[in-house]
Amino acid sequence: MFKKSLVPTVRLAVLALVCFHVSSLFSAEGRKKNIILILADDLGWSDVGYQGADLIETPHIDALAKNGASFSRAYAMPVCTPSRAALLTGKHAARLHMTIWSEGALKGPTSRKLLQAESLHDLSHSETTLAKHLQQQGYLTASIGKWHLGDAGHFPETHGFDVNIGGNHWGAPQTFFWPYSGSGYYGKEFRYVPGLAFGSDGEYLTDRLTDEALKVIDEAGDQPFFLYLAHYAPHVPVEAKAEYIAYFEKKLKTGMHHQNATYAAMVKSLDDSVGRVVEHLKKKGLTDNTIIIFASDNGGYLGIDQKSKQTTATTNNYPLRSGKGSCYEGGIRVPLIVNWPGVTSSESVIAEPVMITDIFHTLARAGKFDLAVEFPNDGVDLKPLLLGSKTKLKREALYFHFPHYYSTTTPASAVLAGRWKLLRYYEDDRLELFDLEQDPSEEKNVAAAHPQVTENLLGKLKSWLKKSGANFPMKNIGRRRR
Ligand SMILES: [Ca+2]
Repeated sequence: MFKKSLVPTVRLAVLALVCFHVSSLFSAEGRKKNIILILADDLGWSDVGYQGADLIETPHIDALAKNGASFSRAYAMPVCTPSRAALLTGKHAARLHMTIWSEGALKGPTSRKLLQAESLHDLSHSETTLAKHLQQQGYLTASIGKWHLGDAGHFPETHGFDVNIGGNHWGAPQTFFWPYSGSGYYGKEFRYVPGLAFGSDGEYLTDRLTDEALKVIDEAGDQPFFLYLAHYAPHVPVEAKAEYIAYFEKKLKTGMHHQNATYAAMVKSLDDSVGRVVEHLKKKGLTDNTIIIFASDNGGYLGIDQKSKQTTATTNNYPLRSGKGSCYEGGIRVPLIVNWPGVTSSESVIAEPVMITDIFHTLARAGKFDLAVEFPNDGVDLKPLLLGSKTKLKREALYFHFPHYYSTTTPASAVLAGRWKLLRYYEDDRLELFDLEQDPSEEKNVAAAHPQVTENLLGKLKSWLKKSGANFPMKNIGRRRR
C-alpha cells in the first residue's frame, strides 16, 4: 500500500523534471518566468552585511542571499561601462573593445609613460543584448536607472528595451535629489536624469527609481517582464537622506573598516529598494514566477568625495586589496546573488569563481535563445552550480583587462586560475603572483618563488588577450617630462 501511493508522486516528480529540462525560463504552468536584474553601482564586495560589513547594514540584501544562492567569488570588470556591456552581451569587455567608461574613453592622460588603449564609446548595434533576446521572446523589457553604454543613438531603446527611465550616456547624476539635474558636481556640465522631470522637493533618486520599477511590474499585467533596475547608487556624489545619515553617524565607531556614514546611508536606500521589490512581488503573488539577480558592476570606490564635502574615503573593501579600477580583488570582486524559484536552494553559498558575463549565458541557455556561441570562454552557464549538482566549472581561468590609468592602477591585465592570480603591469612589464588561498588580501608577491606557475599563467594571459583581439596601451614617445 505504501509503495502504491508513491507511484503518482514518482510520476509527478519525473514529469516535473522533464518540464524543468524543457526550459527553466518557463514555470510548470508554461508561463515564462519574469526576470529582475538589480545592478548596484560601485557597491564593494564587503559593503553588504552577509559579507562582513560593519557600519553598513543591508538586511534585505542579506535576506535575498539567505533565500537563494550567493557567490562568494563573483567577478566583474574594474569599472562601470565595461561591466555593463559585458553583463548585457555576455562578451568580455576586452573583446567588445569597451574597457573604460564612456566619458573616460574619449581621452586619457598624455603625460604618463603609456597612452591608454583605444576604447569604444558606444555599445555597437551589431551586439544582441539580453534585453533584445527577451524582447523577441515576448517579454516587456525595461531599463530603469543608469545606462552608460553610449550616446543617444545607443540608448536602451535601441538595444531591446521597451522602456527607458533614467538612462543616458552619463555615469552619474549631478545630484541624488530631485530634480536630479544641474551643474556643480561634474563641473559646469549640465546633467539630467531623463524621464524624471516631475517630482517633489526632497525626493531621493534611489527611491524614485524603485517607484518606477514597481510601476513596470504593475503595468506588465500578464506579460512576462525583464526589469533591469540599474541603480546609480552608491556611486559618487555621496549624498543620502538626512535621517539615514544621522543614524549611521550615531553608529559609527573608531576602528570600523567603513567610516563613511553618508555612504552607509546611500547603501541603506539601495537595500530599501531591494526590500520593496521583493515585497511587491510577494503582494502580487509573483514570487514563485520571478528570478531575481542582484549584482554590482565593480569594486568599491576608494576615493574621497571632496566635492560633496566628504572627508573620509567613500568605502573600504577590507579584507580585499585596493578598489574600483584595479585588477586586485577589491576592484573586481563583487556581491552576486541569484534567487531562482525551482533552481536555487536557500542558504547556498557558492565558492567557485564566476564572471558577470555568466549571467547572460545562464539566462540564454535557460531561455534557449538563438545564440551564436562564438566565444564560449567569455561566459558559461551557471545553472549546474545554482542547482548544486556541481561545485566546479570546467573553465580553467578568468581574465581581466584594464589598459588604462586610474587612481588605483596603471594599465594592467590579470588572470585567475584556481588558487593563483597573476597581474601584469604594462608600464614596466612587472609581474605579480598571488596565492589567493594563502593570501586573500594579495599582500605577498610570490612570482620569484614560483617561476613555473608565473610563466604558465603569463602564457595563458597572452594567448587569451590575443584571441580576444584586445587593444593595448602604447608607448608615449612624445611625452613631456614634468
Ligand atoms: Ca561602477
